[in-house]
Amino acid sequence: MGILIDRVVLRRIRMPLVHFFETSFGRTYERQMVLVEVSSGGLSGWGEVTAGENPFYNEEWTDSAWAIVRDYAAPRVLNFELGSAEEVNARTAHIRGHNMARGGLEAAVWDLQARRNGRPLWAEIGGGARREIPCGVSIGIQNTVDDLLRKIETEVNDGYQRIKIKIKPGWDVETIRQVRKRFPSILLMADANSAYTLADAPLLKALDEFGLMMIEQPLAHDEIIDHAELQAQLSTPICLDECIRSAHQAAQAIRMGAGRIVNIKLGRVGGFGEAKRVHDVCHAAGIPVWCGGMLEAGIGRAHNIALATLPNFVLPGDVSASKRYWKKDIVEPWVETTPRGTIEIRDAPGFGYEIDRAFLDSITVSKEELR
Ligand code: NPQ
Ligand code: MG
Repeated sequence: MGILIDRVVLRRIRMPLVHFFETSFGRTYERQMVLVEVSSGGLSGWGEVTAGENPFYNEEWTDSAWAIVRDYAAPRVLNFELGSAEEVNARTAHIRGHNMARGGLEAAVWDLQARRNGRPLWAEIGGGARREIPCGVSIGIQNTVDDLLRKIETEVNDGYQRIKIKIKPGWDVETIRQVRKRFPSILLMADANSAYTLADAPLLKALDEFGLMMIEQPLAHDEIIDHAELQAQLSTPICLDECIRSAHQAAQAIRMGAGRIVNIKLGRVGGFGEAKRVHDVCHAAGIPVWCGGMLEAGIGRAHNIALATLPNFVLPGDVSASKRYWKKDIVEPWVETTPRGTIEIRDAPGFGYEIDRAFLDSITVSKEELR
């Protein structure tokens, strides 16, 4: 029996971060995200578009996502009999780019399908390889190295299994040297969000002495070939993030030796269907993966948890507790970690958490219903 989506509701919500988050492309104080609710005969599924507020991480941002879902993606699934959630990706594949907008809608249909089948989302997507997912944290660029060291200490004491710090030119080799001096044995990695070029290879090579688990996306957001050249010069594994937007690109990057680890983000690749295919390509090639994060509210966070139960998600990811980002989350209970630095998966149908409707309404800045 197929799925006939008879209603799509878009909401734009505003959530201030408890602490600013700085990357090589700028500082963020507040998130504004688009939530997608799809309905079929009175039952709803929910998705969260992970695009940022500006087109700096990739080409998408909150307003572009709203326009793409409303004008191009939702019309392709509304009032059309889908065989299953698997078909949403192909139904919207005529849209060039804008994977996060497409993925927010696609994930909502997966959630709806899971609820209709009375199954948790992790089971619906073929996951469930583990009952708890290993968690790391992503720590932004701070005003001072002392601030950074204090933050790392807090997270290590909270039990997180891996620390990722953001780097950019001027906040790299010497910063990491001081982190390593203070924390000689933690699992440590650095994410450059495309802040360097091949001309910086000697600087990046200097990071080899710190025993990092990996360095994430050092070079351009759309560049695979240069990463292959760089990886040949480094002993530290390169982890690819921004430049892997499809399973095909993952296969090409692996073939070229552009990296040894892949960060999978649900939105960046356009939803669960493609995320599973990226996962499978990496798995077959012996490339471990982990689940990235985009400062998600509870719905996106819960979707990430489901994704990270696929078998090849063997490294701690960037999915962490709600309270690291939000004073209050839109789901009940909030996403919490265990003292082991893990998140336990939940067995309720769909993404596994309740939506706090009153709170959601209080932070909704606009809403549009599509029939
Ligand atoms: C990454 N995330 O792995 C991203 C980048 C990122 C948790 O490190 C607003 C919107 C702010 C999107 C900050 C983490 C963001 C953002 C960082 C994405 O590269
Ligand atoms: Mg990254």
